[in-house]
Amino acid sequence: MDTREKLDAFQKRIDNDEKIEPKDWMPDRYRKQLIRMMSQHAHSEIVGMLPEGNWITRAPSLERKLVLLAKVQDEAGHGLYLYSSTETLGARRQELVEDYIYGTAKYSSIFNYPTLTYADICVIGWLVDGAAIVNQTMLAKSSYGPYARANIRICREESFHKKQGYEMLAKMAAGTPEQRRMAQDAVNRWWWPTLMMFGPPDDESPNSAELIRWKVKTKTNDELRQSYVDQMVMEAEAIGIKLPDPELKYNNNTGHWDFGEIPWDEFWNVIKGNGPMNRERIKARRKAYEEGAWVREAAMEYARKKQLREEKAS
Ligand code: BYC
Repeated sequence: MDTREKLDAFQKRIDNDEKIEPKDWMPDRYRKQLIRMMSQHAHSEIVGMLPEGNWITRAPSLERKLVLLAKVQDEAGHGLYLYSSTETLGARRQELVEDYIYGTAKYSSIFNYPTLTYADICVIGWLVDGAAIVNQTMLAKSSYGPYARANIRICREESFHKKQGYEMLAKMAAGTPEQRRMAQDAVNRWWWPTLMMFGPPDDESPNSAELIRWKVKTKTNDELRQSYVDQMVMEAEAIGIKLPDPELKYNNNTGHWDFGEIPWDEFWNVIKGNGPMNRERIKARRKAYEEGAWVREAAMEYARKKQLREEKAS
């Protein structure tokens, strides 16, 4: 059991904006919440390679292919930083991975939608990475040191991802009528799911209060969603893209953009495993995991032999 004095001292450190490091004492619940959230984040980065990976062989030019390849590789790197930071809490990577590909651990709802045209790739860069930056810039100030540092690095790369998506979409939106139609169609399909990336409304978010008290999150789901909408309205307008929400309206009293009702039934359905691509994503991840078993075994054997050699030599 965590004692009252220890809990109070811990909360004091959080209130003083100190970073918590892996060897520091922390409440069991803080550790558990971090493992849940950080591993979900890691899984999301890895699953997130699939929708874009789908277009690597069909990118319209060599330059576009190189950019997309680099972006997808960056997402793999993000997954690895995040699994490593989660391991600092005593979690085992293999168990975490198996918990989402065979069990019930979650990953971001956004990656359960299909990428139907190349315009979807532009829109993922702009809207999905754009939403990720808003969320992760906040997480870069998280109270847990390894998670905060991983997010600082991730955000630097996400900025490049967002810029390349926005630049491609701007070109498409200024292109032929068919290109403009493709760009608008992709935005119409991805807009509402990107708003769902920030999680359920604050009054339906069971984890927020605790995470905010511990400064794991420093802003609520709704606060982040609102900053995102405010930012995206202007960016869309600048490239002649219309956001598919007739209720979007600037509110002079709040200084923010009001927006329409998010289809929350769709969100809950997707996170329960019934989105358009949930089954396919899990199937692809299982296949990769099972086909990669020999690599993990070879690496473990190499490490074991190296250790034996070092023990003999010393
Ligand atoms: N999708 O109490 P709440 C990327 C779950 S990848 C699925 O508000 P919390 C990229 C939530 O887990 C970056 N599930 O939770 C990669 C909880 O269920 P459990 C993705 C969601 O933790 C490739 C329940 O709903 N970013 O950028 O306070 C290419 C109640 O929610 C979602 C991250 O992973 C969702 N959208 O807040 C391109 C960020 N929302 O666990 C780009 C890290 C909620 O109790 N995570 N749920 O069973 C977070 O910031 C927070 O965990 C969330 C949710 C804001 C997502």
